[in-house]
Amino acid sequence: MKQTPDQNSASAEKPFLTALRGGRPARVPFWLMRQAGRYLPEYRDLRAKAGGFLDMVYNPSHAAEVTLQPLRRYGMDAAILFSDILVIPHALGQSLEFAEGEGPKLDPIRDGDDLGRLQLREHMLEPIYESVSKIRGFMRAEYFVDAALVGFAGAPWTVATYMVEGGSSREMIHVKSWAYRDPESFSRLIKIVTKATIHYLSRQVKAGAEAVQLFDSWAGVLDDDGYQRWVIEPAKEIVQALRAEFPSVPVIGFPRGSGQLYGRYAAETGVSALGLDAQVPLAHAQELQKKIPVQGNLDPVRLLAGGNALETSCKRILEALGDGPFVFNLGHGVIKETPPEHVAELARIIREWNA
Ligand code: 1CP
Repeated sequence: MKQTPDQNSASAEKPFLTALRGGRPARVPFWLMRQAGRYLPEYRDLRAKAGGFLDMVYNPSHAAEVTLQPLRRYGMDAAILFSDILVIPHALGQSLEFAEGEGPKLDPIRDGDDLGRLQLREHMLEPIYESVSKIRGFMRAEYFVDAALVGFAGAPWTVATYMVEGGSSREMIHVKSWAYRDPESFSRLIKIVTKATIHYLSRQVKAGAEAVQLFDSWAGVLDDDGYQRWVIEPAKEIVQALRAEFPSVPVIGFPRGSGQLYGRYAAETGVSALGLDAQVPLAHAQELQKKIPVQGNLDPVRLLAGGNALETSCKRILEALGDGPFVFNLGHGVIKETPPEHVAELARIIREWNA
């Protein structure tokens, strides 16, 4: 493929990056959130050998191996760094455990007085940067020349929900009531996480990440006021800092559950592309796409269900969004019970549409 003079790296031509920059690549690129993970038998094998989830995350050879597993099977257009959003609270000094079959457990931070415990231990994150450069090396060695590497972090609000609740939570009573009751001290927590996140993403890019995604999985639980202050403002600060340092590296914002606020999020944060959840109607997605490249938004349960449930929805999404700047993805992560053959089926549907 021909290179234009101002795009001097081969990566400028990767379809995924072209779409994120607002172009129309020769094919619709795809990848899946949580494409590495427990639905793959080779992942489960390595996890059993490694000991636990965090042992994989902090071991660059294991993390790189797991990152490549889905690409070897399905040839996605992007690999996502194998890590977790909770390494930031861990590096800030909170305890972190992932017990088999349970969610994450952290020693919770409940108010401003607990903030003194948090200080970034930079050395804890070094293995993750090493994973990033190892993954790029594996990708070159295995000739995944058209695929790009996505770095990521949790957005400060979503990370704060785990820090304050001490794990996954349904109602988010502790974190929301702190944010609403005492916004001044809560904003100090958000500032600490924002600063660590900027540093962390910047180091991922320096190590070889070609785009980054900010996962705000729980953006949808805040009211309008809270959304502005704890979702939009921190994302804007992160985007500005990264853009100043790396003007050409795309930042994908994924404020899951934003509903009517997606447009405001896109306009005010300055993200390069917008990740959409499965509840966003395709007509709304098309409106958003006139202003910004979009990524999404197949319901992960359709991938689990397979067959017609999968095929009809994929085609509807491709018909609606496939001609604009678009990256095919799920509306949330792959569910661990998903049969691997269904992912192969999805890859086939996208390839046929592209042909
Ligand atoms: O048991 C296991 O093997 C661990 C399962 C697992 C995996 C594979 C967890 C625990 N995290 C991950 C990896 C991971 N997490 C990735 C990289 C892999 C890939 O995408 O291929 C990414 C991008 C994440 C991001 C992440 N972690 C998010 C944001 C996306 C989302 O799903 O909303 C969140 C909220 C987490 C927290 C987390 N990590 C793991 C669990 C069980 C949870 C809690 C999820 C919840 O509260 O519902």
